[in-house]
Amino acid sequence: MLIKSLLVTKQNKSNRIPIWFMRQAGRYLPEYREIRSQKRDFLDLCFSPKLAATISLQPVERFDIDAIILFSDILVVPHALGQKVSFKEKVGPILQPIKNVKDLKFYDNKHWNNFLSPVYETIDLIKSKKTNKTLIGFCGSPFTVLTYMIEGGTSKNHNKIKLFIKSEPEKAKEIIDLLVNISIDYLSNQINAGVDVIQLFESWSSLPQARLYDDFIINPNKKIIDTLKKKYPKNPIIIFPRNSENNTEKLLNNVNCDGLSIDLKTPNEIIEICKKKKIIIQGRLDPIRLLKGGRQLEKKIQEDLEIFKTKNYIFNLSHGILPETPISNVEKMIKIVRNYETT
Ligand code: 1CP
Repeated sequence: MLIKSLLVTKQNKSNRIPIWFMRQAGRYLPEYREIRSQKRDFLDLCFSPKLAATISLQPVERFDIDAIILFSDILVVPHALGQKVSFKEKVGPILQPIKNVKDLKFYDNKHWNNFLSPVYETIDLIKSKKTNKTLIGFCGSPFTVLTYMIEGGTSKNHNKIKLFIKSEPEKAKEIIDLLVNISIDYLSNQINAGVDVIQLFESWSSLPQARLYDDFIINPNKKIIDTLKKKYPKNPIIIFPRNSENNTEKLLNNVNCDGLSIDLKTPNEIIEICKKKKIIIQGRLDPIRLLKGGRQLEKKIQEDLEIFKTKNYIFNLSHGILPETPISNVEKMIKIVRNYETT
């Protein structure tokens, strides 16, 4: 069955539900904060193979969960294209906004790959530890990366990107095409370096609607997935089209993914569609519930396990874990999932 190759756990018992969680390597862990305090610049950390490998391994060492996700960030890609990216404490990413593909310094793939080579070294180091855990590589899907490139960082209203794709779709598509190419190259190299599974983060797929959803969400993800599937048919691909709501069905009809990461707004019909198409569902505990803990957390995890036990299912969150989350809540969540037998 596909789930065996997707998240898998060579030592995982067949009736156990696999578990990992988004942003599992991060600020809620004291061992991450310790390393982070030594590097003022977050991107420096992403490009330091030894430290990035250590951080990637921290969650599996602490919790013995089923997957390692490469420690990096989706914004290393614009950085590799010559757009200045920095991370400011309590603010988030800051990018020198662009308006045109010509505002980017670097177009040739030799440059990107040299620039991104520390990421491949990180993968190599993680693999050399022979943990037997599934290693997940990733990148941001083109539209989500474009959002940060145009907005210049995190945005509340996303007015700039919404206006850009409506008023200058050709210019937007030129940048998207470049991002599709670099993403294919980048993910191919991650697979060549040793990642088992790929996750595409389409965190802002709620923004383009109607035809723009086809142009900016479906088509670029389809191109990336179709190309990777031809080159690497054995490496499963999970997509996270966050808050796509009713567009999710259209996405699944066009994009040949192996797994779907679901969120709190994913319609229930999608769960049945995934079952028919044998697409693995990954999700979807609200990170706020994990932060709050207590009885509501236990109840919700039990409920979700009951709902999803007959599906191909990977336990995860509906978005990244919040930095203030108590570790005891994470331990409790893992224990409940681990003790749950599907048969
Ligand atoms: O200060 C710090 O220590 C940095 C915090 C941090 C971390 C730990 C950022 C800044 N990125 C990351 C790592 C990261 N980012 C991973 C590593 C692996 C893991 O999951 O453990 C991954 C997969 C990402 C992906 C990522 N980065 C996404 C997609 C998922 C999502 O959250 O929607 C996005 C949008 C980013 C951009 C980003 N990186 C960091 C911040 C603060 C942001 C902005 C988020 C926003 O706009 O709200």
